[in-house]
Amino acid sequence: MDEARGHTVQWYPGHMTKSVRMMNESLKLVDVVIELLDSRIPYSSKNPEIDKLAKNKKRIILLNKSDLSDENATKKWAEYYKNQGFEVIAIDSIRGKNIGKITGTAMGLMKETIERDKARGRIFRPVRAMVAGIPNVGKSAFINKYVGKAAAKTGDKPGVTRGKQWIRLKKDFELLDTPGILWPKFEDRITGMNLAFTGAINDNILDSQIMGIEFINMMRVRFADILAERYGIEISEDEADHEVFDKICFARGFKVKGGEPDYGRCGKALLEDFRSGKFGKLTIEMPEDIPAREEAAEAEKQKKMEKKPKKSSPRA
Ligand SMILES: Nc1nc2c(ncn2[C@@H]2O[C@H](COP(=O)(O)OP(=O)(O)O)[C@@H](O)[C@H]2O)c(=O)[nH]1
Ligand SMILES: [Mg+2]
Repeated sequence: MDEARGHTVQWYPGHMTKSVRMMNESLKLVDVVIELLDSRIPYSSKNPEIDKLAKNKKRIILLNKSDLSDENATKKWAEYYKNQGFEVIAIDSIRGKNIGKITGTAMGLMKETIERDKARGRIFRPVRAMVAGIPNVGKSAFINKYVGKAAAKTGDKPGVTRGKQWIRLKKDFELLDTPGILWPKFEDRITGMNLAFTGAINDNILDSQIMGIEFINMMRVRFADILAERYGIEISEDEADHEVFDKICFARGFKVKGGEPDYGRCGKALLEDFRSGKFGKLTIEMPEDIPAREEAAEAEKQKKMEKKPKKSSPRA
């Protein structure tokens, strides 16, 4: 199992250029960017590039899937991002929790601009917003809930919006009907793992045995008791992760012929249990982790740069 350590999740850079281009096109048309994060992983699910792309826009962060995350942790994360200058609202896009606060918050951010324009006698134009976030963060679920049945599509506005559809949510507030997709970032390996645990990365490219042991490793840092209780096992601190994995496999009855643990099936079951909330509401990263994570990301970057051969080596 030890070669599993150090494994990192890969992403395909091809997605990046296209999504940046599309994001930039949409950004030109809006005043407000509504960015969805997964409240279980509010750091791993944020792509910092958007802060550069949307530098001149008003910003709202929605901590989505708040039904799956720890309420106190969500409060701390809200504080964390508020301190960085964002408006923050914790929401649940399935049940609609706090969705009613969003339009007012967006309009509030535009208040000064609207008043300034009015004072200058400018023609009225509705405030426009767009949704952005990484895959599977809940953009579609959110837009469905937010828009509901009441809203009418305003249709194409030739010459101005070219192929974009706007949804009028209020007389003076419109939402772009297609969200901006951000690629996840993988600067430190924990980010990649957190994205994988929560289902932000397609499971087909992941090895469920590796994910199983990584998940156990993560759970033992903060939630060892929850893990032990769920599977009715004892976990002592000096045990290796693979020993805990064996115990869970046996406790769940995942065995291959001959009685050896079936790590593949067990790994899959562990992730399913996590994603379906069997461990309760868990937030798996906290603001206080971030300085160390950023250091690790910097170290990864350095390592990669050292590995690259020098570009300007003289020809033989
Ligand atoms: N429990 C829970 N599930 C959510 C929430 N929002 C979205 N989902 C689920 O997350 C998955 C991905 O959502 P989707 O809207 O397709 O994500 P998108 O790729 O960003 O458009 C779906 O299974 C949704 O039902 C939420 O607030 N709570
Ligand atoms: Mg979608």
